[in-house]
Amino acid sequence: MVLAEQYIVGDSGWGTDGIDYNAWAASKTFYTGDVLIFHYDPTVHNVVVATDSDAFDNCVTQPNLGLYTTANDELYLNDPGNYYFMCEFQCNWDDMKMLVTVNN
Ligand SMILES: [Cu+2]
Repeated sequence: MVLAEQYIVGDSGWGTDGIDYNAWAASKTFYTGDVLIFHYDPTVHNVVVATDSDAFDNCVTQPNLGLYTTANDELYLNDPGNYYFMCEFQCNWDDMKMLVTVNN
């Protein structure tokens, strides 16, 4: 039994200049039950969960599996598999997106 971990996305937040979020996520090993906490400036960022890898690659935000805008969003990784997080505002031009793979 592994205790669930909580992660502040990017360590310093979601939307910090110069952070490669895919690299940040790839540096961790996530398990079901872990929690991602997204902190950001809600006037210029949000969190959208893409439906699949195609939507992720193409920054398609509608439809989606979730849209979060509180700037203090706690997202539970309840199922194993891939999660595709994007910022609706900057997915296209700033590549603000993050693939998270969750292990059982
Ligand atoms: Cu953003």
